[in-house]
Amino acid sequence: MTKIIGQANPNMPWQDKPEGYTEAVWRYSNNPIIQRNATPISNSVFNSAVVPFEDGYAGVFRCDSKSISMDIFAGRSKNGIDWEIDSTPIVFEGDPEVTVREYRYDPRVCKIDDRYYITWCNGAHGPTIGVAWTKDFKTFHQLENAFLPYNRNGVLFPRKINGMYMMLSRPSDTGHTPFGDVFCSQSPDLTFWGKHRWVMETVPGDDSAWQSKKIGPGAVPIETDEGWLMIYHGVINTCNGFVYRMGVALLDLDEPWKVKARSRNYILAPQELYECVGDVPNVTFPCAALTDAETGRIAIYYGCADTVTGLAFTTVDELMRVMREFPL
Ligand code: BMA
Repeated sequence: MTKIIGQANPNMPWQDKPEGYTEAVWRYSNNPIIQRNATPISNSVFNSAVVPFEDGYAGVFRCDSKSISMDIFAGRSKNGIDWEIDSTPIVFEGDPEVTVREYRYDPRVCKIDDRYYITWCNGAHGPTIGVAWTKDFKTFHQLENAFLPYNRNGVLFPRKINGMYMMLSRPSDTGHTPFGDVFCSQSPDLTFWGKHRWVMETVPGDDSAWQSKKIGPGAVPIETDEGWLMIYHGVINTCNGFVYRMGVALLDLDEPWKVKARSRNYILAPQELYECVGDVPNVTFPCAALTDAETGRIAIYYGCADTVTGLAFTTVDELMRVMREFPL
């Protein structure tokens, strides 16, 4: 048994694996949990992140508006399934040169000590990683962008490692990222980032073709006694465009740019109608996971077809099994 290192969360959303189902990850029976019109202004609500907060949950949600402007919105929930999302976007306090908004999308939320850090893809003369923190999901303090453009999918580790904050990301180019590997960067203060180490690459050929085009970190890494579990997205380019699937890797606890295991098989792929059909078809895009250290349960929040938000379940042992049975 692999152990999750972290808080117990006995009330987190959960459904047992359906009888006879053999895959490592299974969907919530009432998916999608957030519909595209969840707020009066939204065209779509997807690629969003949640955390335990007070006696329930809080989150930061990507809502594209009916003019298709991309921004991030705070939300709250008692049970992690029924969400109330603000109808106005988060307003950031901070240096006005940094808080200028071009576009904001694909938020992640990571609790470190007593602060909830938000990272997102932030337009700043090209996409880069915005960083902010809150304690109450009402007032948000924006810090410097972590990197120069072009970068997407900034995901913090939930504690310092050897005295340094660490962030996974995918550096890219000016376009819609036709390539991309995952890197790990370090910071003493969440302002200055360096010691950029390469973590893992796309897989050429047909060894694991679903992740042949680009990969990007998804949920905040889950600490276990065997390493950091990293749930990520992988992309293949097809004659009909990109298809986004979900994968899993295990990173070294002290040097998380070292990959200890990685699955050749995807763990979730667009197969249900709401994953295959929407504003951008064939996308499953993980941005958050809730965990229960007592039972090893994991609940994954993921965007579906760039339109709605889904929930799926697994356990730490299921993910370890996939990496063992289908190693890359
Ligand atoms: C990526 C990001 C995601 C999106 C995906 C599929 O590059 O823009 O927000 O879900 O493309 O469109």
